[in-house]
This record gives sequence, structure tokens and C-alpha cells, in this order.
Amino acid sequence: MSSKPGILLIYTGGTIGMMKDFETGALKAFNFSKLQQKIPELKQLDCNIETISFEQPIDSSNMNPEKWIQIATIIEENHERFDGFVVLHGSDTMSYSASALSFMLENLSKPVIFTGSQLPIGDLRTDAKENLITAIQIASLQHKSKPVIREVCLYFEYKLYRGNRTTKINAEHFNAFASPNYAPLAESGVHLKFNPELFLPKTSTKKLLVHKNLNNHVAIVKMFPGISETVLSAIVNIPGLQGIVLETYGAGNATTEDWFILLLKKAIKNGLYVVNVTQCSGGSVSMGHYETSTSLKKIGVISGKDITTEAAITKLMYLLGQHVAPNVFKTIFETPLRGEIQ
Ligand code: ASN
Repeated sequence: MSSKPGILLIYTGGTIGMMKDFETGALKAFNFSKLQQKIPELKQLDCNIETISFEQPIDSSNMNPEKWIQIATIIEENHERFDGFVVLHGSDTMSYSASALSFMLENLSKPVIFTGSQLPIGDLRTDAKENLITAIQIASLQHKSKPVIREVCLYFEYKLYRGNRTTKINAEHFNAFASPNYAPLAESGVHLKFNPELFLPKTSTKKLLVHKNLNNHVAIVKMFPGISETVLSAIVNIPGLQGIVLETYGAGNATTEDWFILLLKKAIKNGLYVVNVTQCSGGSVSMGHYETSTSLKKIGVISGKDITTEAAITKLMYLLGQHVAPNVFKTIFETPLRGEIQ
């Protein structure tokens, strides 16, 4: 048996594996065997790579909870056989998927690295090769026969981030992602430089638990000056809605108008979970710091602290899917489960 680490490459789609449609000129995903032909360099890596592909590779704008379950199931079924996993994924919703998978995979002790690219792998100026090759190298790194990385990460343009801390910040630049509230776990230059003090602590030797119950009766609402009672009331009264992520201003502030506070107060009383996240790209919610957030705190709004919107909405889906009891929901949401919140 080979002593080289074994890596499973999971191809879901994305620009990395796309080609121009002859008729329309639009980019479309193609199948994985073609992708491999474009990267003969994979053979030079010091690990054994096996691949598995979505039957129909997708543009990540078509990503959804069913497909997250598909990714999680592939990891679950192959967990014992492989030392690490690299998920090839479109960049558009990669941060949502990396966040979702971080919650779905409890007690993870192996690397799951999401990566993709801004230009197709066949393009002369592609960023795909560096992203893919370094992601595989990181996934196969071991120390004393144990994986160095033991969490869900996202690797893009020379940086390895904790997946659930990331957000896509640019539709064109190769440097497409940021992790505004958490420094990169590693940076790739001439050397690969790791920041082990930022890794999730090695807590347990417990068995991997894969949670596949996600509840999508949730919504994201972005505050803006002029938001009306009619609009907000229509949203919070959607039949079956169980949670909203409310993107507020600055450190978690919102209008103090009576209709707004009363509407949310009633919705929360009726069992709706409201999570306060900032619409700023960095920093934290701190309810009570300004008068404009004091009432939100009083009526039981959950603090998203420094969480990203991507991690907040997927954490909501995960906790609702876990049927967390209402009396502890707020406390559990405000507690870091996978390093997603301070
Ligand atoms: N639309 C593509 C996707 O998310 C964008 C990319 O991968 N760069 O699938």
C-alpha cells in the first residue's frame, strides 16, 4: 500500500471547468475528464489523487442545500479512505457552501479545502492551476502522520482562509475573496507559511458526524433608509418563515421608529429568530453600543457579532434543522461552533 496521502477531488462545477458555448458564447460547465486533461501537472504532486464529479457540474449560482448534502455525503462515504478533500466549486457561492459544510461536518479531523478560479482552466492566463495545485498540496500536508489542517477552508489566490469567515468581494480580480474578521490560516509565496495559532483547536477524537438536516425557511433582509413597514411586514409574515438574518448598519444599528421595533418584537414573540449582522464588510455587531440598537437587544434579537452573512444564514439553516430548543437557540447561535464567530 502507498504511504502517500490520498486526496479526493470533488468536482461540482464552476468557472474552473467551463468552456465557451459555440452558439451563445456563454461559459458553461464541462465534464471532469476534460478538466484533468488540462492539468497534467496533477501527476507530479506527491499524493494519490482520486476524483469524483457531480453528474451534472453546475455554475455555483445553482448551488442549494440538496447539493450541500450531496457534497457532505461524498465526504462521509469516503472519509476513511482519504486523508483530505478538495472541493472544486464556482466562486460565486463558494463562501456559502464552505460555511454550510463547516456546520454539517462536526468533529472534522481532516482538511476539506474549497477552491475554484476566476478564469477557466483552459485559459492561457488562468488562475486555476495555482489554486488547484496549492489546495491539493495543503490538503495532503501531514505532521506526524496527521493532517495539518483539520477544518473546512477556502483557498484562493495565495491565501488559505477558514471557509466560514470568507466572502466573495470581487467579480473580476483573481483576489476574489476576503476574510475580513479573521486572518488567513496560511499564505503561499516561495514558502507555504502557516499560522497554526489560528487553526481550530484539536478538540476531540470523536467520530465525524454529518448533519444533513437543513431548514431553508429563512430569509436575508438588508436594511436601507426608507425601508417601509409594508415591505418588512410582508417578509416577517411569510407563512412558515422561521428565521431572518437582518443586515443592519454599522455596529448593528437600525431605525428606532416605533413600527419597526413593534413589528420585530411581535415576530420574535411569535417564534421568529432574528439575527443581527452588520452590512459593513468588517467589524462586529455590538447591540447597546448606540441607542439605535438598544431596543433590538431588549426585544431578543440575536447578535451575529462578527459573523459573515454567508455563515449566519447557513448557521440558521443548520440550527433550525437540528431543532434546537427555543430557550437556548439565541445562546447557541451566539456561541462559536466552528470558529465562525468571535
Ligand atoms: N459563475 C461562476 C460560478 O460561481 C463564477 C466562478 O466560478 N468564477 O460557478
